[in-house]
Amino acid sequence: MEGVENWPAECADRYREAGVWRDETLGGLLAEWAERSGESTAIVSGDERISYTSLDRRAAELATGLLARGLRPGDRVVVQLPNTATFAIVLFGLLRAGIVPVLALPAHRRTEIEHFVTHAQAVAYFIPDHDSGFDYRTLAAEIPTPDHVFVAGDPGPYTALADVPEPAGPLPDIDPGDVAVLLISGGTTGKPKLIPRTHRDYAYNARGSAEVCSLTANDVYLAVLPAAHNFPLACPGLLGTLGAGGRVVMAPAPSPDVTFGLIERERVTVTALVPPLVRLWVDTVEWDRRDLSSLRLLQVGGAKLDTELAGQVRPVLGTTLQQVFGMAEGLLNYTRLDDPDDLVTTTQGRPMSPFDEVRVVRDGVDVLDGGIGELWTRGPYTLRGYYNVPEYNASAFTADGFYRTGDLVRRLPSGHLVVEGRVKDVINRGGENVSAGELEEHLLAHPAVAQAAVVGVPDQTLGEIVCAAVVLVPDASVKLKELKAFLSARGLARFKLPDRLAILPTFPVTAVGKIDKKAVLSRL
Ligand code: OOB
Repeated sequence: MEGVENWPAECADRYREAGVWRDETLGGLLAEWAERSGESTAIVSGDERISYTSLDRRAAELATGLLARGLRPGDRVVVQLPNTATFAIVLFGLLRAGIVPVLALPAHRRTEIEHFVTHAQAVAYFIPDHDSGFDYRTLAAEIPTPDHVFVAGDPGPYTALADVPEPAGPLPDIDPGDVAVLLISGGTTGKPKLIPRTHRDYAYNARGSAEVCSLTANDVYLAVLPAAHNFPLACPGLLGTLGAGGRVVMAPAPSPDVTFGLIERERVTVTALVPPLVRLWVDTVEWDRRDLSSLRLLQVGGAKLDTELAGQVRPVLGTTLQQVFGMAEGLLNYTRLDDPDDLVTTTQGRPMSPFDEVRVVRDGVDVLDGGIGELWTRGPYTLRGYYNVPEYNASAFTADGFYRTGDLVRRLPSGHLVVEGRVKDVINRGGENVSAGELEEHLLAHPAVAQAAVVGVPDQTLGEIVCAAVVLVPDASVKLKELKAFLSARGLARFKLPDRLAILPTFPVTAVGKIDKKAVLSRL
C-alpha cells in the first residue's frame, strides 16, 4: 500500500527469527480458530450467539460478496459500527478480502468521517441504520459519498448489508506484511491521523497481550469501550480473546445498568475501561446488588488512573486491576498479574514485549531512571510512520525509527513507567511553566474533587493563566481559596496554584470516553 512506511529489513529479520512475527494473516487466523473451536460461542450480541464456525463462514461469504460488487484487495473503506456481532463479521470479512478498514468510532461525526473518507480515498462506508438515537444514514448523506454505503438494518437509499454476502468463493492471497487495518490516532492536535497496522504486527499485538493477561478458552471478555478502538479490539480484547478460544460479549453501552447485567448473565471474566468509567462502576457497586463475582481482571487505561481510585478496584469491585498504558500507534505497557499491589496502583505498567525499545528523553538526551522525559519507542508492533503524511512523519519519528509519543514518563528500575503528562500539556503562565498533569494529581488528592482537568486560559497580562476545572464528589463543595491553601500545604510552588476554579457537573469526553480537554476549555 502506498503512503506506508515499512520496518527496515534487519528489524524484520530479527522479529521473524524470534517468532514474534509469524506468517499469519488476521483472516487466516480466524479460519484456524474455527477449526480449533468449531461450535463454541465466539460472539454474543443481544440475543444472538455466533459460533466460531459461523463467524468464519459469514466472514468468507461477506468477503466474496464484496469482491463480487467490485471492491478490490488494497481498497480502503470506512467502518463505523457499534458493538454488535455485525462489527466482527464486517471486520473479518474485510480482512479476508484484503480490503483495509479505517476503524472509525461510533461517536465520530461529519468532520472526522469526511476526513477519513477523503484522506484514505475510501470506496465504501459501513454504518448501522441507527444507534444510540442517532441516524447514521443522515451522516452518510452529508459526506462526499464513496461508491458504496452499506447499512446494517434498514438501508434507506443505500445498500442493505444483508444483501451483500454470496456463497463463499475463492479469496485473494494476503501477505502477512500487508496493512490489515487503519486505526485512528487519539492525538489531540489537528485532524486525527491514520495508523497502518499490518496483519503480523497486529496479530502479535493481540497474542502478546493475551499472554500477559493469561487468557484461556474459559475467559469471557466484555467489550465495553467501542470495539473499533485498539484497547478493546486487540489489547487483548476481541482478537486476543478469540485467539485464546474464549467468548466475546458485546456491550451496546458502557453504563452499569447495561454492563452489570451482562457480566452476571454471561459470567464475564475480563473487561477494559477508561478511568471515568471506573469511577462510575465503583460508585454504582455500592448500591447495585448484581453479581460481578465472575470478573477476575479489570484492565484500565487510555488516561491516567489516579492512585486512590486504583486502590478501590480490588476492595470494591472484587477483581484484580491491570493498568494499561497503550496507544493505537503500537507500544503497550501492562502491569503484570503477579506485580505487587503498589506497582499496580501507582504505575502504568511495563512494555509488553522484550523487543519493545523504550527511551526516556529530555533535551535530546536519555535521562536516568527516575527522571522525567518524553517517551520514545520502536518495536515489532509500533508504526514507522502515519499513513500518507510524510511531512508530519518527519517530525514525529527520529531518523532511526523511534516514535516520539509526546507522553512524559518516568521509568522505575523495574522497567515500569509512570505517566506524568503530555509534552505539550504545559501552561505558560507569564514565562513560568505549569504542568497540567502534575497539578491534576494534587487536585485529585483533595477529598471534594472527583475528577480534575487543568487548562490554560488566555490572559492579557500573563499570556495564559491556570484554570482548574473539577467535578466534585456528590454533595461536596469547595472554594478556590480553600483549594489553594490545600495545594500550598502540599508544598506546591505559588506560581503553580490555579488562578481560576471552574466546577462542572460532568466533563465532556472523547469518542472513547477520555476527558476531552479541548471541550472542557470551550465550556469555561
Ligand atoms: C489508548 O490509545 P489511544 O491511541 O487512544 O491514546 C494513546 C494516548 C497515549 O499516548 C497517552 O497519552 C494516553 O493515551 N494514555 C494514557 C494511558 N493509556 C493511554 N495516559 C496515562 N495512563 C494510561 N494508562 O488510549 C490505548 C490503547 C491501547 C490500550 C490502552 C489504551
